Amino acid sequence: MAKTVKSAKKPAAKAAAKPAAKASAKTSPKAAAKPAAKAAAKPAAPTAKAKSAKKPALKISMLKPSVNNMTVRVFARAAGFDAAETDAWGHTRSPEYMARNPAHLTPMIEDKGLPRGVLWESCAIMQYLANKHGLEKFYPKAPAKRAMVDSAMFYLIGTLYPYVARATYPALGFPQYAGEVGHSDAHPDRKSEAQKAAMAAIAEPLEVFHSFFRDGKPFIGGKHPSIADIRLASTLEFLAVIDYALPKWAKEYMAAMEKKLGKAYAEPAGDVRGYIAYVKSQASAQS
Ligand SMILES: N[C@@H](CCC(=O)N[C@@H](CS)C(=O)NCC(=O)O)C(=O)O
Repeated sequence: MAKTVKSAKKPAAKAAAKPAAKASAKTSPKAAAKPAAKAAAKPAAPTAKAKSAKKPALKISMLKPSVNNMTVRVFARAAGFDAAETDAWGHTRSPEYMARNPAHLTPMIEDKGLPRGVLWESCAIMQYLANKHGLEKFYPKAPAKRAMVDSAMFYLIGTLYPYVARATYPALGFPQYAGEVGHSDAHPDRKSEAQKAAMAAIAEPLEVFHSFFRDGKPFIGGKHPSIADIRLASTLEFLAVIDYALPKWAKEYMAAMEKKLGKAYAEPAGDVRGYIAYVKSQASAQS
């Protein structure tokens, strides 16, 4: 997405981050799955080590106001990881961060098993962790079912998200992609037109998620949310900043996601919603 969230208005940290969450906040996700069962499948006796492997450790660098980050944060909690989150606000372009992650993006996980030790891109992170820990509930193994989840996620990242970003980033105070009207010194009217065009374009891909990918099922994943559902519901959270009129199905779908995943969803969503409430309050104070 847009490159430097870091240059978004600083108060984000206030609204979305709890003051102390800078260093490393341990989350205590409720285990909704048993991710480790397979990961821990070393021929060891049930020692303390094997026990702790039931909640595999996970290091995440993240930004609280971001739905890309919300995606991985929800997944980590729902899948029962023992996740240590580091708030990367203001640090993504530091030499230390860039040395590990030249794309300067969050979310980023650290894992010794990875060739370069780190991984970014929310969907790739969820795919990797689901593969590694055998989390079929979130990411089915059967090729045809898995392909649908992959297709939904690629469609989201390639088609829906760019519209969502163009429609919401100006209101969120996030920088836009270089080369876009929103990023240029075009007249505010042109920027506003571009934003409206992006907003109007959201309806079509959104409906595709409903009619094609869900296809009458509660979730893209069927009865249980898949990683594609986590990616979709998180993305839709941003639309509140522009008071986008979500169709009834989408409101119900988001509520169903939150009900099904409980705190695992609500906690990271609270950070995004807190940030949105903050920018909205700033905007109304200025008008
Ligand atoms: N497609 C990526 C987008 C990641 C992304 O755009 N991350 C932004 C936050 S929304 C970021 O970390 N920006 C910080 C920077 O570029 O310095 C994903 O899904 O993970």
